[in-house]
Amino acid sequence: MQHTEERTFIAVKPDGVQRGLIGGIINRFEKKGFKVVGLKMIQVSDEQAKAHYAEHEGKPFYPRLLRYIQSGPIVAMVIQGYNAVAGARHIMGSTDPNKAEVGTIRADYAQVMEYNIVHGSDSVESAEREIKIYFNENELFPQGKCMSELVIESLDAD
Ligand code: IDP
Ligand code: MG
Repeated sequence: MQHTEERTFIAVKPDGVQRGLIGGIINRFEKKGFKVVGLKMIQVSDEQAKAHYAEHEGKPFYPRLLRYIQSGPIVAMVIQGYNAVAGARHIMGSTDPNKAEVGTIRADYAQVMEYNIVHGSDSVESAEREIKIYFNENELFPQGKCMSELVIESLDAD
C-alpha cells in the first residue's frame, strides 16, 4: 500500500506567539510524526491577510479577523505527512475552543473563537494556495526521507 504525503499550511497566530506557545504547538505536530518542511516568523502584510482570509470577506468578524492576524508576528510553517491536512486539523480541534475536543490545541490553550491560537488549511487545495501566500518554493525543504521511512513506510513492511 502507498501512503502519499500531503503538505499543509499551519500558523501559530499572534496570540499564540505572545503567550509563549510556539514550541508547545510545533511539538504537537512533530510528536505525530509530521515533518516541519518550512518555518519562519513574520509580520503578516495587508496583502497576505486579505489573500489568506478572502473566503471570509463580508462576514461580520472579517475586519476583526484581519486585525487579529496582523496584531503581532505569526510563526508560519508548512508541515508534511500522510493525511497531513485533516490530521493537523484534528490536532488543532474545532474553530470554537469550547467545542474542540479536550486534548486538542484549541481546547487546551484557548477560550474564545476570536483568539484560537492556531491556523491550519482546510483542504489540500487551500493548503497549496495558502503555502504560496507565505512561502517561496525555495524556502521549503521536503527532501528529508528519514521521518517518512519511520512513520509511514514502515507500516508497509510484512
Ligand atoms: P478555521 O480557522 O477553523 O479554519 P474558519 O471558519 O476558516 O475557521 O475561520 C477563520 C478564523 O476566523 C477562525 O480561526 C477564527 O479566528 C475566526 N472566526 C471564525 N468564525 C468566527 C466567528 O464567528 N466569530 C469570530 N471569529 C471567527
Ligand atoms: Mg479556515
